[in-house]
Amino acid sequence: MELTKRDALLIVDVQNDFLPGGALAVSDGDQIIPVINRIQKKFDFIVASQDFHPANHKSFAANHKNGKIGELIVWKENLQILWPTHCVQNTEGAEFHKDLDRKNWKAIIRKGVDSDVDSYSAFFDNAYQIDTGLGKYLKDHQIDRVFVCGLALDYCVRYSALDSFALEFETYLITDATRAVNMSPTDGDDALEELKKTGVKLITSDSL
Ligand code: VGL
Ligand code: ZN
Repeated sequence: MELTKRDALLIVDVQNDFLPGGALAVSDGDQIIPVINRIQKKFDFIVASQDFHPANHKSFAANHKNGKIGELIVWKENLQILWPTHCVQNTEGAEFHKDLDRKNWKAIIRKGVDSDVDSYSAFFDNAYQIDTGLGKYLKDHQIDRVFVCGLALDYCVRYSALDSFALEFETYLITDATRAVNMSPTDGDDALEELKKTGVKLITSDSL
């Protein structure tokens, strides 16, 4: 595939807490790091998202009385899955993995900053009330194709790719540069199916 200056790589949430040993570890999440570093060499325009929660974030089970990890609740009129405490601002868990090459990144998009609303997508919060500005930023730089990779396939990667497609970027998911949490065993496969059905193109890194 021929890449041009109008192509962007979006690296979603490759942070310590989503990697083996982290608070919300994705199995084999670390295996995508060399793949992402290899792909980065092909792109002029690279942006990364960072899950960046305040310690009192309401997506954390610990911040609810009797809150259980994996439980689905309604909080301020939004559905919210309760997670282990993760990616707390200015902690090691929120940092990008040390081996992830970040020298050519144009921007870091921080999300999940509002304590009452979660934000899986790098473009909008889950209530679609807050726009991170990423869509406009990419359009201002004449980007027309967005290639998505990172963690986790069934949450932040999935919603970022769906929003990218909805914003009319030609959107690609790099399947060997992502991994799923799989709270239910088929979540990752279901996400791939949904993305494909929507119109996101699934590719592997060797085609870049
Ligand atoms: C994520 C759950 C909670 C992700 C972030 O990056 O996929 N998942 N916060
Ligand atoms: Zn989070």
